[in-house]
Amino acid sequence: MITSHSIRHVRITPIAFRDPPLLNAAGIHEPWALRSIIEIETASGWIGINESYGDQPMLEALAKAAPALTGLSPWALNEMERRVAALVAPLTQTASGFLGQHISLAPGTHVAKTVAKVISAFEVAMLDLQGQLNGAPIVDLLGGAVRESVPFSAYLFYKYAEHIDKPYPPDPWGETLTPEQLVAQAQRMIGQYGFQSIKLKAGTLPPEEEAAGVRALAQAFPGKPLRIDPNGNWTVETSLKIVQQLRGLLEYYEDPAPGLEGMAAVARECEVPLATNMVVTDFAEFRRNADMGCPVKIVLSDHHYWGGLRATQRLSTLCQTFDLGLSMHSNSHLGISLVAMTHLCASVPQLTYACDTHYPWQDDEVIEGGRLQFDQGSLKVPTAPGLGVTLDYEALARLHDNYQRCGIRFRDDLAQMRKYDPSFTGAQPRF
Ligand code: GKR
Ligand code: MG
Repeated sequence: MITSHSIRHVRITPIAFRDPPLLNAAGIHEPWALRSIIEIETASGWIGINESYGDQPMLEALAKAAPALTGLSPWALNEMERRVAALVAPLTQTASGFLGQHISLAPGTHVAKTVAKVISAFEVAMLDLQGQLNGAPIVDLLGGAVRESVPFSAYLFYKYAEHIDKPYPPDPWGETLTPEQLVAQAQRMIGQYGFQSIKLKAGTLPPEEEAAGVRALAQAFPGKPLRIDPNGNWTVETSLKIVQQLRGLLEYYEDPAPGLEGMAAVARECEVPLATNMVVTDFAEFRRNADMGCPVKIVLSDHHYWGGLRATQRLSTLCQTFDLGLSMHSNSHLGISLVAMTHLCASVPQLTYACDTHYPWQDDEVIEGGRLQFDQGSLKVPTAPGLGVTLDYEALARLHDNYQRCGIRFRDDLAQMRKYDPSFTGAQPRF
Protein backbone atom coordinates (compact mmCIF):
# COMPACT_ATOMS: atom_id res chain seq x y z
CA MET A 1 0.00 0.00 0.00
CA ILE A 2 1.45 3.37 -1.07
CA THR A 3 1.06 6.12 1.57
CA SER A 4 2.35 9.66 1.93
CA HIS A 5 5.29 8.22 3.88
CA SER A 6 6.24 5.73 1.18
CA ILE A 7 9.72 6.12 -0.25
CA ARG A 8 9.68 8.17 -3.44
CA HIS A 9 13.32 8.67 -4.21
CA VAL A 10 16.86 7.65 -3.23
CA ARG A 11 19.73 10.04 -3.89
CA ILE A 12 23.39 8.99 -3.66
CA THR A 13 26.06 11.71 -3.67
CA PRO A 14 29.73 10.68 -3.76
CA ILE A 15 32.02 12.98 -1.79
CA ALA A 16 35.75 13.34 -1.11
CA PHE A 17 37.50 15.00 1.83
CA ARG A 18 41.10 15.63 2.85
CA ASP A 19 42.88 12.65 4.43
CA PRO A 20 46.43 12.95 5.85
CA PRO A 21 49.40 10.82 4.68
CA LEU A 22 48.81 8.05 7.25
CA LEU A 23 50.99 4.94 7.01
CA ASN A 24 49.61 1.42 7.27
CA ALA A 25 50.41 -2.15 6.27
CA ALA A 26 49.16 -1.63 2.71
CA GLY A 27 51.06 1.61 2.11
CA ILE A 28 49.85 5.14 2.74
CA HIS A 29 46.57 7.04 2.59
CA GLU A 30 45.84 9.03 -0.55
CA PRO A 31 45.13 12.76 -0.16
CA TRP A 32 41.37 12.29 -0.58
CA ALA A 33 39.09 9.78 1.15
CA LEU A 34 35.84 8.79 -0.55
CA ARG A 35 32.39 8.37 1.00
CA SER A 36 28.82 8.35 -0.26
CA ILE A 37 25.95 10.35 1.23
CA ILE A 38 22.59 8.60 1.02
CA GLU A 39 19.29 10.48 1.10
CA ILE A 40 15.98 8.58 1.13
CA GLU A 41 12.97 10.81 0.52
CA THR A 42 9.31 10.00 1.18
CA ALA A 43 6.34 11.11 -0.93
CA SER A 44 5.53 13.65 1.80
CA GLY A 45 9.05 15.15 1.61
CA TRP A 46 10.75 13.70 4.71
CA ILE A 47 14.41 12.87 4.12
CA GLY A 48 16.41 10.20 5.94
CA ILE A 49 20.19 10.37 5.56
CA ASN A 50 23.27 8.18 5.94
CA GLU A 51 26.99 7.93 5.07
CA SER A 52 28.79 4.92 3.62
CA TYR A 53 31.67 3.81 1.38
CA GLY A 54 32.22 5.86 -1.76
CA ASP A 55 34.39 3.69 -4.01
CA GLN A 56 33.17 2.94 -7.54
CA PRO A 57 31.83 -0.62 -6.94
CA MET A 58 29.87 0.59 -3.90
CA LEU A 59 28.39 3.48 -5.88
CA GLU A 60 27.37 1.06 -8.62
CA ALA A 61 25.79 -1.34 -6.11
CA LEU A 62 23.88 1.49 -4.42
CA ALA A 63 22.62 2.74 -7.78
CA LYS A 64 21.55 -0.77 -8.76
CA ALA A 65 19.66 -1.32 -5.50
CA ALA A 66 18.10 2.12 -5.09
CA PRO A 67 15.04 1.56 -7.36
CA ALA A 68 14.03 -1.39 -5.14
CA LEU A 69 13.10 1.06 -2.41
CA THR A 70 10.51 2.98 -4.41
CA GLY A 71 7.09 2.68 -2.79
CA LEU A 72 8.44 0.93 0.30
CA SER A 73 7.47 2.05 3.80
CA PRO A 74 10.42 3.37 5.87
CA TRP A 75 9.39 0.70 8.39
CA ALA A 76 9.84 -2.19 5.95
CA LEU A 77 13.46 -2.99 6.80
CA ASN A 78 13.08 -6.74 6.31
CA GLU A 79 11.52 -6.26 2.89
CA MET A 80 14.27 -3.77 1.98
CA GLU A 81 16.86 -6.39 2.92
CA ARG A 82 15.10 -9.05 0.82
CA ARG A 83 14.89 -6.77 -2.22
CA VAL A 84 18.51 -5.60 -1.94
CA ALA A 85 19.80 -9.15 -1.59
CA ALA A 86 17.83 -10.20 -4.68
CA LEU A 87 19.12 -7.28 -6.76
CA VAL A 88 22.72 -7.01 -5.63
CA ALA A 89 24.10 -10.53 -5.81
CA PRO A 90 27.76 -10.47 -4.76
CA LEU A 91 29.84 -9.38 -7.71
CA THR A 92 32.41 -11.78 -9.13
CA GLN A 93 35.35 -12.09 -6.75
CA THR A 94 38.93 -11.52 -7.81
CA ALA A 95 41.40 -14.35 -7.24
CA SER A 96 42.38 -12.91 -3.85
CA GLY A 97 38.76 -12.41 -2.91
CA PHE A 98 39.07 -8.67 -2.69
CA LEU A 99 39.20 -5.74 -5.01
CA GLY A 100 42.69 -4.90 -6.12
CA GLN A 101 45.61 -5.87 -3.89
CA HIS A 102 44.15 -4.57 -0.68
CA ILE A 103 43.59 -7.85 1.11
CA SER A 104 41.39 -7.25 4.10
CA LEU A 105 43.09 -4.10 5.38
CA ALA A 106 40.19 -1.94 4.35
CA PRO A 107 37.21 -4.18 4.94
CA GLY A 108 35.05 -1.75 3.01
CA THR A 109 36.55 -3.12 -0.17
CA HIS A 110 35.38 -6.72 0.40
CA VAL A 111 33.42 -7.42 -2.76
CA ALA A 112 31.61 -10.32 -1.07
CA LYS A 113 30.17 -7.89 1.46
CA THR A 114 28.32 -5.81 -1.10
CA VAL A 115 24.85 -6.92 -0.01
CA ALA A 116 25.57 -6.29 3.69
CA LYS A 117 27.10 -2.88 2.87
CA VAL A 118 24.14 -1.75 0.75
CA ILE A 119 21.63 -2.99 3.34
CA SER A 120 23.48 -1.05 6.02
CA ALA A 121 23.59 2.09 3.87
CA PHE A 122 19.80 2.04 3.39
CA GLU A 123 18.90 0.72 6.85
CA VAL A 124 20.39 3.68 8.73
CA ALA A 125 18.68 6.20 6.42
CA MET A 126 15.34 4.36 6.88
CA LEU A 127 15.83 4.34 10.66
CA ASP A 128 16.53 8.07 10.45
CA LEU A 129 13.17 8.47 8.67
CA GLN A 130 11.38 6.28 11.24
CA GLY A 131 12.81 8.37 14.05
CA GLN A 132 11.82 11.66 12.42
CA LEU A 133 8.27 10.42 11.74
CA ASN A 134 7.87 9.35 15.37
CA GLY A 135 9.90 11.95 17.21
CA ALA A 136 12.28 9.28 18.54
CA PRO A 137 16.10 9.07 18.37
CA ILE A 138 17.43 5.97 16.60
CA VAL A 139 18.79 4.62 19.86
CA ASP A 140 15.17 4.34 21.08
CA LEU A 141 14.20 2.42 17.97
CA LEU A 142 17.04 0.05 18.83
CA GLY A 143 15.65 -0.65 22.28
CA GLY A 144 16.80 2.41 24.20
CA ALA A 145 20.09 3.66 25.57
CA VAL A 146 22.04 1.54 28.04
CA ARG A 147 24.62 4.35 28.31
CA GLU A 148 24.34 8.12 27.88
CA SER A 149 27.62 8.53 26.04
CA VAL A 150 29.92 6.31 24.01
CA PRO A 151 33.69 6.18 24.65
CA PHE A 152 36.17 6.34 21.76
CA SER A 153 39.93 5.82 21.74
CA ALA A 154 42.79 7.93 20.38
CA TYR A 155 43.78 6.36 17.05
CA LEU A 156 47.46 7.11 16.41
CA PHE A 157 49.23 6.67 13.08
CA TYR A 158 52.78 6.91 11.86
CA LYS A 159 52.67 9.50 9.15
CA TYR A 160 54.61 11.80 6.87
CA ALA A 161 54.40 15.55 7.28
CA GLU A 162 52.90 16.07 3.85
CA HIS A 163 51.48 14.23 0.83
CA ILE A 164 54.01 13.67 -1.92
CA ASP A 165 51.82 15.37 -4.53
CA LYS A 166 51.21 18.40 -2.22
CA PRO A 167 47.52 18.79 -3.17
CA TYR A 168 46.91 21.22 -0.29
CA PRO A 169 48.89 22.77 2.60
CA PRO A 170 50.35 20.30 5.15
CA ASP A 171 48.09 19.14 8.00
CA PRO A 172 48.77 20.48 11.52
CA TRP A 173 49.89 17.08 12.90
CA GLY A 174 53.37 17.08 11.36
CA GLU A 175 55.54 14.03 10.87
CA THR A 176 55.32 10.96 13.16
CA LEU A 177 58.11 8.43 12.69
CA THR A 178 59.79 8.27 16.13
CA PRO A 179 58.60 7.44 19.68
CA GLU A 180 58.97 11.11 20.65
CA GLN A 181 56.84 12.26 17.72
CA LEU A 182 54.29 9.54 18.53
CA VAL A 183 53.95 10.76 22.11
CA ALA A 184 53.56 14.33 20.81
CA GLN A 185 50.81 13.16 18.45
CA ALA A 186 49.03 11.40 21.33
CA GLN A 187 49.37 14.47 23.54
CA ARG A 188 47.85 16.64 20.86
CA MET A 189 44.98 14.23 20.15
CA ILE A 190 44.19 13.54 23.80
CA GLY A 191 44.49 17.25 24.57
CA GLN A 192 41.88 18.03 21.91
CA TYR A 193 39.49 15.12 22.42
CA GLY A 194 40.13 13.77 25.92
CA PHE A 195 40.40 10.11 24.85
CA GLN A 196 40.94 7.65 27.71
CA SER A 197 42.55 4.82 25.73
CA ILE A 198 45.06 4.68 22.88
CA LYS A 199 45.41 2.60 19.73
CA LEU A 200 48.50 2.57 17.52
CA LYS A 201 48.20 1.65 13.85
CA ALA A 202 51.31 -0.47 13.24
CA GLY A 203 52.64 -2.87 10.58
CA THR A 204 54.51 -0.12 8.82
CA LEU A 205 57.87 0.65 10.52
CA PRO A 206 60.20 -2.15 11.67
CA PRO A 207 58.28 -3.89 14.52
CA GLU A 208 60.95 -3.11 17.17
CA GLU A 209 60.51 0.60 16.46
CA GLU A 210 56.75 0.28 16.81
CA ALA A 211 57.19 -1.60 20.10
CA ALA A 212 59.43 1.24 21.30
CA GLY A 213 56.58 3.60 20.36
CA VAL A 214 54.13 1.68 22.55
CA ARG A 215 56.60 1.69 25.45
CA ALA A 216 57.01 5.45 25.09
CA LEU A 217 53.22 5.85 25.16
CA ALA A 218 52.97 3.67 28.26
CA GLN A 219 55.48 5.89 29.99
CA ALA A 220 53.85 9.13 28.88
CA PHE A 221 50.29 8.00 29.68
CA PRO A 222 50.49 5.69 32.70
CA GLY A 223 47.27 3.76 33.28
CA LYS A 224 45.76 4.46 29.84
CA PRO A 225 44.79 1.22 28.07
CA LEU A 226 46.97 0.64 24.96
CA ARG A 227 46.43 -1.38 21.79
CA ILE A 228 48.53 -2.04 18.71
CA ASP A 229 47.19 -3.05 15.27
CA PRO A 230 49.69 -4.22 12.59
CA ASN A 231 46.85 -5.32 10.26
CA GLY A 232 48.23 -8.85 9.89
CA ASN A 233 51.57 -7.59 8.60
CA TRP A 234 53.66 -9.58 11.11
CA THR A 235 54.47 -13.27 10.96
CA VAL A 236 53.41 -15.43 13.91
CA GLU A 237 57.03 -15.42 15.08
CA THR A 238 57.29 -11.60 14.96
CA SER A 239 53.89 -11.26 16.65
CA LEU A 240 55.06 -13.44 19.55
CA LYS A 241 58.42 -11.67 19.84
CA ILE A 242 56.82 -8.23 19.96
CA VAL A 243 54.10 -9.15 22.44
CA GLN A 244 56.87 -10.35 24.77
CA GLN A 245 58.51 -6.93 24.50
CA LEU A 246 55.18 -5.33 25.41
CA ARG A 247 54.47 -7.55 28.42
CA GLY A 248 51.91 -6.01 30.75
CA LEU A 249 51.26 -3.04 28.48
CA LEU A 250 48.49 -4.12 26.10
CA GLU A 251 44.75 -4.12 26.67
CA TYR A 252 44.37 -6.25 23.55
CA TYR A 253 46.43 -7.28 20.52
CA GLU A 254 44.71 -6.39 17.26
CA ASP A 255 45.29 -8.47 14.11
CA PRO A 256 49.03 -9.11 14.62
CA ALA A 257 49.30 -12.07 12.19
CA PRO A 258 47.38 -12.80 8.99
CA GLY A 259 44.39 -15.15 8.76
CA LEU A 260 42.43 -16.95 11.44
CA GLU A 261 45.05 -19.73 11.48
CA GLY A 262 47.80 -17.16 12.06
CA MET A 263 45.78 -15.55 14.84
CA ALA A 264 45.10 -18.97 16.38
CA ALA A 265 48.84 -19.74 16.36
CA VAL A 266 49.53 -16.45 18.17
CA ALA A 267 46.67 -17.05 20.63
CA ARG A 268 48.11 -20.43 21.65
CA GLU A 269 51.29 -18.77 22.96
CA CYS A 270 50.06 -15.38 24.08
CA GLU A 271 48.19 -14.23 27.19
CA VAL A 272 46.95 -10.94 25.75
CA PRO A 273 43.46 -11.32 24.20
CA LEU A 274 43.39 -11.01 20.41
CA ALA A 275 41.02 -8.60 18.68
CA THR A 276 40.13 -8.40 15.00
CA ASN A 277 38.45 -6.49 12.26
CA MET A 278 40.12 -8.72 9.65
CA VAL A 279 39.34 -12.36 10.36
CA VAL A 280 35.86 -12.15 11.92
CA THR A 281 34.07 -9.82 9.53
CA ASP A 282 30.75 -11.61 9.01
CA PHE A 283 28.58 -14.27 10.62
CA ALA A 284 30.22 -17.15 8.69
CA GLU A 285 33.65 -16.08 9.97
CA PHE A 286 32.19 -15.69 13.47
CA ARG A 287 31.15 -19.33 13.29
CA ARG A 288 34.60 -20.40 12.08
CA ASN A 289 36.23 -18.64 15.01
CA ALA A 290 33.75 -20.36 17.36
CA ASP A 291 34.42 -23.77 15.75
CA MET A 292 38.14 -23.24 16.42
CA GLY A 293 37.53 -22.54 20.11
CA CYS A 294 37.52 -18.73 19.75
CA PRO A 295 41.21 -17.81 19.30
CA VAL A 296 39.90 -14.29 18.66
CA LYS A 297 38.38 -12.94 21.86
CA ILE A 298 37.25 -9.46 20.76
CA VAL A 299 35.27 -8.65 17.64
CA LEU A 300 35.76 -5.13 16.29
CA SER A 301 32.55 -4.70 14.40
CA ASP A 302 31.55 -2.05 11.91
CA HIS A 303 27.91 -1.56 11.02
CA HIS A 304 28.88 -0.38 7.53
CA TYR A 305 29.89 -3.90 6.48
CA TRP A 306 28.20 -6.13 9.09
CA GLY A 307 24.78 -5.33 7.56
CA GLY A 308 23.62 -2.38 9.64
CA LEU A 309 22.72 -1.41 13.18
CA ARG A 310 20.29 -4.28 13.79
CA ALA A 311 22.77 -6.86 12.42
CA THR A 312 25.41 -5.48 14.79
CA GLN A 313 22.96 -5.85 17.67
CA ARG A 314 22.59 -9.51 16.67
CA LEU A 315 26.37 -9.82 16.61
CA SER A 316 26.50 -8.35 20.11
CA THR A 317 24.13 -11.06 21.38
CA LEU A 318 26.35 -13.69 19.80
CA CYS A 319 29.44 -12.15 21.42
CA GLN A 320 27.68 -12.32 24.78
CA THR A 321 26.73 -15.97 24.18
CA PHE A 322 30.30 -16.93 23.30
CA ASP A 323 31.81 -14.77 26.02
CA LEU A 324 33.60 -12.52 23.51
CA GLY A 325 34.31 -8.82 23.81
CA LEU A 326 32.88 -6.32 21.33
CA SER A 327 34.05 -2.94 20.14
CA MET A 328 34.03 -0.99 16.86
CA HIS A 329 36.38 -0.63 13.89
CA SER A 330 36.63 2.50 11.79
CA ASN A 331 37.80 3.80 8.40
CA SER A 332 38.13 7.44 7.31
CA HIS A 333 34.66 8.93 7.83
CA LEU A 334 32.61 12.01 8.69
CA GLY A 335 29.97 12.80 11.30
CA ILE A 336 26.96 10.86 9.99
CA SER A 337 28.86 7.58 10.34
CA LEU A 338 30.08 8.64 13.78
CA VAL A 339 26.59 9.50 14.98
CA ALA A 340 25.11 6.24 13.62
CA MET A 341 27.86 4.36 15.46
CA THR A 342 27.05 6.31 18.62
CA HIS A 343 23.33 5.39 18.52
CA LEU A 344 24.28 1.77 17.93
CA CYS A 345 26.88 1.60 20.68
CA ALA A 346 24.54 3.29 23.15
CA SER A 347 22.03 0.47 22.54
CA VAL A 348 24.46 -2.44 22.98
CA PRO A 349 24.97 -3.68 26.55
CA GLN A 350 27.94 -5.77 25.44
CA LEU A 351 30.27 -2.91 24.41
CA THR A 352 33.44 -3.88 26.25
CA TYR A 353 36.05 -1.39 24.98
CA ALA A 354 36.27 2.21 23.77
CA CYS A 355 35.58 2.30 20.00
CA ASP A 356 37.96 3.21 17.20
CA THR A 357 37.36 6.33 15.17
CA HIS A 358 39.37 8.06 12.43
CA TYR A 359 37.40 11.25 13.09
CA PRO A 360 40.33 13.31 14.48
CA TRP A 361 42.14 12.79 11.16
CA GLN A 362 39.40 14.53 9.22
CA ASP A 363 38.93 18.28 9.36
CA ASP A 364 35.80 18.59 7.23
CA GLU A 365 32.10 17.93 7.86
CA VAL A 366 28.92 17.39 5.90
CA ILE A 367 26.42 17.96 8.73
CA GLU A 368 24.88 21.21 9.89
CA GLY A 369 26.68 22.68 12.88
CA GLY A 370 30.09 21.39 11.77
CA ARG A 371 32.41 19.04 13.65
CA LEU A 372 31.03 16.90 16.48
CA GLN A 373 32.34 17.68 19.96
CA PHE A 374 33.81 14.99 22.24
CA ASP A 375 33.77 15.26 25.99
CA GLN A 376 36.51 13.30 27.78
CA GLY A 377 36.85 11.13 24.66
CA SER A 378 33.14 10.28 24.58
CA LEU A 379 30.20 11.38 22.47
CA LYS A 380 26.81 12.06 24.00
CA VAL A 381 24.01 10.03 22.44
CA PRO A 382 21.78 12.43 20.48
CA THR A 383 18.25 12.84 21.80
CA ALA A 384 16.75 14.58 18.74
CA PRO A 385 14.58 12.46 16.40
CA GLY A 386 16.27 9.99 14.03
CA LEU A 387 20.03 10.32 13.73
CA GLY A 388 19.75 13.78 15.27
CA VAL A 389 21.90 15.41 12.59
CA THR A 390 21.01 17.00 9.26
CA LEU A 391 22.87 17.61 6.03
CA ASP A 392 24.62 20.88 5.33
CA TYR A 393 23.83 21.12 1.61
CA GLU A 394 26.49 23.71 0.93
CA ALA A 395 29.12 21.44 2.46
CA LEU A 396 27.70 18.49 0.52
CA ALA A 397 28.06 20.40 -2.77
CA ARG A 398 31.64 21.40 -1.88
CA LEU A 399 32.62 17.83 -0.93
CA HIS A 400 30.98 16.49 -4.08
CA ASP A 401 33.01 18.99 -6.06
CA ASN A 402 36.14 17.59 -4.35
CA TYR A 403 35.04 14.15 -5.55
CA GLN A 404 34.59 15.34 -9.13
CA ARG A 405 37.99 16.98 -9.17
CA CYS A 406 40.18 14.57 -7.18
CA GLY A 407 40.05 11.77 -9.75
CA ILE A 408 40.25 9.00 -7.10
CA ARG A 409 37.64 6.28 -7.57
CA PHE A 410 39.15 3.40 -5.52
CA ARG A 411 41.21 3.46 -2.36
CA ASP A 412 44.72 2.39 -3.34
CA ASP A 413 47.22 2.82 -0.50
CA LEU A 414 49.75 0.56 -2.27
CA ALA A 415 49.88 2.61 -5.48
CA GLN A 416 50.13 5.77 -3.41
CA MET A 417 53.11 4.34 -1.47
CA ARG A 418 54.86 3.48 -4.73
CA LYS A 419 54.94 7.20 -5.53
CA TYR A 420 57.23 7.58 -2.49
CA ASP A 421 59.07 4.29 -2.96
CA PRO A 422 58.79 2.64 -6.38
CA SER A 423 60.31 -0.56 -4.98
CA PHE A 424 57.58 -0.97 -2.32
CA THR A 425 55.98 -4.37 -2.94
CA GLY A 426 53.21 -4.34 -0.34
CA ALA A 427 53.92 -8.04 0.19
CA GLN A 428 52.40 -9.28 3.44
CA PRO A 429 53.31 -10.24 6.07
CA ARG A 430 56.19 -7.80 5.59
CA PHE A 431 57.90 -8.28 8.97
O1 GKR B 1 42.80 3.61 7.48
O2 GKR B 1 44.87 2.95 7.43
C1 GKR B 1 43.71 2.82 7.77
C2 GKR B 1 43.36 1.64 8.63
O3 GKR B 1 44.41 0.77 8.68
C3 GKR B 1 42.12 0.96 8.12
O4 GKR B 1 42.24 0.68 6.75
C4 GKR B 1 41.80 -0.31 8.86
O5 GKR B 1 40.71 -0.94 8.26
O6 GKR B 1 41.42 1.09 10.79
C5 GKR B 1 41.36 -0.14 10.28
C6 GKR B 1 41.80 -1.22 11.23
O7 GKR B 1 41.58 -1.08 12.41
O8 GKR B 1 42.31 -2.25 10.78
MG1 MG C 1 42.24 -3.10 12.85
